[in-house]
Amino acid sequence: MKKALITGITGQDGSYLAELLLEKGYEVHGIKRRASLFNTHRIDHIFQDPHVENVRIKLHYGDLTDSSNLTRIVQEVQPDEVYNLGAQSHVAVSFESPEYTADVDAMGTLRLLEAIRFLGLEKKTRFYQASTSELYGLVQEIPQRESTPFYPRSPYAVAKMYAYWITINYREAYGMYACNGILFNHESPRRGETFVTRKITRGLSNIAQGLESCLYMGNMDALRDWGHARDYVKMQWLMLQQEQPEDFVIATGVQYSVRDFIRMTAANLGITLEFRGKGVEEKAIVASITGDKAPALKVGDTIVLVDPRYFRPSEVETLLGDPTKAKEKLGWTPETTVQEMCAEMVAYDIEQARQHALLKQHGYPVAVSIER
Ligand code: NDP
Ligand code: GDR
Repeated sequence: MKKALITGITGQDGSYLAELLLEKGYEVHGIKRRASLFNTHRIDHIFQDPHVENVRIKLHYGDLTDSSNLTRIVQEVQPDEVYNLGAQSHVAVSFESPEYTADVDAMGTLRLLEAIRFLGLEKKTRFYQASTSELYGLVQEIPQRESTPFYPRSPYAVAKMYAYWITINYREAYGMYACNGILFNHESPRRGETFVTRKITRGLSNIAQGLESCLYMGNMDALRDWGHARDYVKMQWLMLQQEQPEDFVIATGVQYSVRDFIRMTAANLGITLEFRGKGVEEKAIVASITGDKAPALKVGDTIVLVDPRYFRPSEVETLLGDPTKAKEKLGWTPETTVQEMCAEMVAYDIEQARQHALLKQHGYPVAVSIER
């Protein structure tokens, strides 16, 4: 039975990847951080009681900032495959915590590679690094492919650039099977609530049900190539099953703006929106409502405004990937369109919002968490 170790198993991608590897018969080990509240809700449905026999998923407390801990876990697990998905993954937050972001995202990758090498596992353990389209930053070529030059635009992207190159360096210097997946944005109902797509699907669902009154957005002109996380983790696994380690761009090749995604989400709620004004004055007003998903709204309500606090000190305005190499060499194609993904996210978030609204109607105190 193959053994995989996943850093970031409690995150969006970690949860889908763990599901996939369990389906494929792996023994899955994951590193979780100590937190003051339970933080395993994304993997609770696949977790197995450690008291029963033949358990195939095991969690270890750990942190990418702690090399002795990483070395001990790698030694204990002796993994065939390591997926380094753990990261301070929020671009805007990286401007507020640049040093921590570098420690986790750049040095954390080095610590993990060193643990593998130090333990003499460099010829046994295959290594996947979660690289990112943010490396392209101020884009030098459209669409972006494996050969497009990098121009990182945030402490997050700069840290990920170190991780990208140290992965290649360990491949070249020590003959490790180590590779980078350069993944464009990918989303799902499990996406963190402060990333833009989930903020929109969850925020508008809450507004439709009367739990919030307005969505405050940053740069709605930003263009992204959005895919579904479930499709993208398949490629993470495929990349480690090749004869030779190589780096791949994973994207859909289709691009939308943040404003387009707001419109798409609203349409899934039976709402059409009219955008008025420009820049910080821009707002979205309800132009029509059909169906029963937005009982709290009426035509003319303003439900989206701009708050400059969500603007970034340096922005990545446009990203569009060219996944030709992955299609040709890995036989990989994305299965879910952005429209299907948006519908799935809205279906999940409207159900959550309905449940909260029902509790509220029956007099239970309901506080909905939003970005504070
Ligand atoms: P998430 O933010 O959902 O998950 C990040 C994971 O990393 C969580 O499990 C988190 O733990 C863990 N983590 C954070 N800090 C540490 C640390 N110091 N030590 C150990 N673990 C830590 O990210 P995604 O699942 O969306 O992304 C997975 C990876 O892919 C990340 O590296 C991200 O940068 C990269 N990436 C993501 C893309 C996307 O669009 N989703 C695109 C390209 C790259 P906790 O649950 O406790 O917070
Ligand atoms: P990104 O994702 O920065 O691309 O990083 P995010 O969803 O945070 O932002 C996408 C774009 O939307 C704009 N935007 C807003 N973003 C957020 N979070 N909140 C807002 O209110 C808002 N308004 C507009 C942003 O400015 C940006 O242009 C994600 C992460 O998963 C990274 O870890 C990963 O490496 C990249 O995707 C690829």
